[in-house]
Amino acid sequence: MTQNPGKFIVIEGLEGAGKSSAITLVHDFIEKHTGMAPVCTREPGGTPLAEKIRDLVKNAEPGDPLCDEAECLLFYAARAQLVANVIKPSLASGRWVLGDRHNLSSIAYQGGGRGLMSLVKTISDATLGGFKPDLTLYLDIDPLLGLERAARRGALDRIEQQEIDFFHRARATFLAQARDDRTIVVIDASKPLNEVHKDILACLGTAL
Ligand code: T5A
Repeated sequence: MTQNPGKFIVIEGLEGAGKSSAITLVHDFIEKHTGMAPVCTREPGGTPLAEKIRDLVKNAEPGDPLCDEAECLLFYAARAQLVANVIKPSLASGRWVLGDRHNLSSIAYQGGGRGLMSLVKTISDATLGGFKPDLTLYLDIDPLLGLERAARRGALDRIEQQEIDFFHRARATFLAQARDDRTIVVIDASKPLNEVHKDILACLGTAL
């Protein structure tokens, strides 16, 4: 847990899990709970430089495929910028921060999905130290269902086009992390939207 007056709440999940509408819901809950809207971040992104990195990792460069190690380093470069320039200063000033993804995504996608857990642990320790969210809501969904929802929304990006086993490995890692860490709460995101939102509000009501 952070020692700051503000709290850092993160929404995680595979593509199509429903993070966008969950973020609106949690945003409104925090605003009501604290009397002030949270600072909203997204990863990768959230600062001018980190948004440029987002573009690099989401879109393939013809003739120069991004290797797994470079992808991992880029996610952490973006995160280091965001934590130093937005998240930590906001928390220190008493603001709450609501994140669309954070370090758990790298653990799941790069550590579990790409098989780079040792590299992820090393860079995570070096760049974040013990810094972590106060609460993470992990929206759990079968990758097939999530990707189907994402595909209905529009063209799939570079990561969304990975083979399905990549997402199964990432999901297994999300769930394994949640088993070991009481600050990560698993929400069944395969339910209808109104039920998912009821579960999220129930969780916030007890956790905050
Ligand atoms: N990444 C990111 C890494 O590999 N490592 C990292 O360290 C980090 C930070 C980010 C990509 O980068 C990867 C992960 C990602 O591949 P992104 O654009 O931010 O890219 O991708 P996502 O966060 O996955 O965004 P998505 O928009 O794909 O997912 P969402 O936000 O969970 O999906 P959402 O809310 O837009 O929902 C998709 C559709 O499903 C419907 C919605 O209405 C929408 O149409 N839906 C439901 N339908 C029925 N029932 C429900 N319960 C529904 N919930 C949502």
